Amino acid sequence: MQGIIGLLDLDYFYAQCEILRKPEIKSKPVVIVMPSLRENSGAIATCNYEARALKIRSGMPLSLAKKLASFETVFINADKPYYEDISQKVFEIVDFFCDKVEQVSIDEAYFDLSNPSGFSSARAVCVKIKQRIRAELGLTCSIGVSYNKLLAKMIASIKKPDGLFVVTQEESELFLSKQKVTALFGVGPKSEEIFKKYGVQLVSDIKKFKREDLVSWFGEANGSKLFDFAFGKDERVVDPNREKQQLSRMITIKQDSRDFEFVRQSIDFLSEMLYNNILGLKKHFKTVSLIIVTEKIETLTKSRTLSQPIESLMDLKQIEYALLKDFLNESHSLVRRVGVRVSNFDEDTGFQQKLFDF
Ligand code: DGT
Ligand code: CA
Repeated sequence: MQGIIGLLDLDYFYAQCEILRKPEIKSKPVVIVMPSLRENSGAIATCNYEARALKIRSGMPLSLAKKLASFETVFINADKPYYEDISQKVFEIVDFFCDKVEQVSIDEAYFDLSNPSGFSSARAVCVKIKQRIRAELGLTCSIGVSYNKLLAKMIASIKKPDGLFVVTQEESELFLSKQKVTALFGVGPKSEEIFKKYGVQLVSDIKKFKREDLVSWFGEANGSKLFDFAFGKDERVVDPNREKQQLSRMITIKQDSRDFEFVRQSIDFLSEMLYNNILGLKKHFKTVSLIIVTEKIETLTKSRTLSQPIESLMDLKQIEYALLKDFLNESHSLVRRVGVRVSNFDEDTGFQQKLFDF
């Protein structure tokens, strides 16, 4: 089955984080500075789009940025721990929707969208991810979706800020042919110079040459990789590197219901699926949550945290049943979608292993 990959990139990230805590600067040019020990020196880490309109750019010396700045431009020293904290919260949201998330920088991650299959499901998941990042954290991001990393990354950067763009395999040839070679992963100023020498400006120009030509220009590995990229080929997979903070499974039940026995069947199914997953990861969890989406598309979450890790599938199910009973007692709504979530993980300490080895 063909894979689907997303690349999420937060917009003008450090500047957006600063605007979050100082909303009064929102419409002004905002420039984030990496200070240096020397007085009045330093470099620009990033800036918002208002500052980019003044031609201020990442990597630029502070002295030059000050010359380009307007009187209302706001300069702020970078606060990395604060940005890292926000970054962690962003990718926890992505973790919630996807099992495989590969964070590649403080504000970028690839994630696997192959399940449930199909580009329209992938788009729907990305809409939800964007909505939650905006609602819970107040941030915008741009997401590119395609069948490999190369295309996902290129696509994410063409509709910035706040973009969501999907390119299927069928659409990819036309999309790629119009792109400049500099949009390809790994093409920096040096490679651009070499391409220029041979009259290659667009990705489609590469196709006029043979693989051996690119190998002779860029060496075996890079030449061959760039040649494949021109045809939209990229075998790199999403390599998960994030410690999961939680795991969950959700489904839409066959019909909206308030019947305990009927909803319980879905909870059993989800709990079993999730528990097998947890066993494979050798994790232990203390918090169990039941997520209900009602017929009015409201989401309600009920949780219970124990002092010791949950010891069996039966215990997980029993807690979920109790949470479902609480929901039915407290609400008159119908259940449309139901989800089971576990979180608050403990690492496997060996002696606990036997509790799971049944
Ligand atoms: P974007 O994605 O074009 O809307 O803007 P940013 O600011 O998110 O840019 P990006 O994704 O290349 O980088 C993410 C963060 O990494 C950015 O907010 C600040 C930091 N960063 C980027 N480039 C530089 C740099 O040249 N120097 C330093 N110190 N930090 C940088
Ligand atoms: Ca970014």
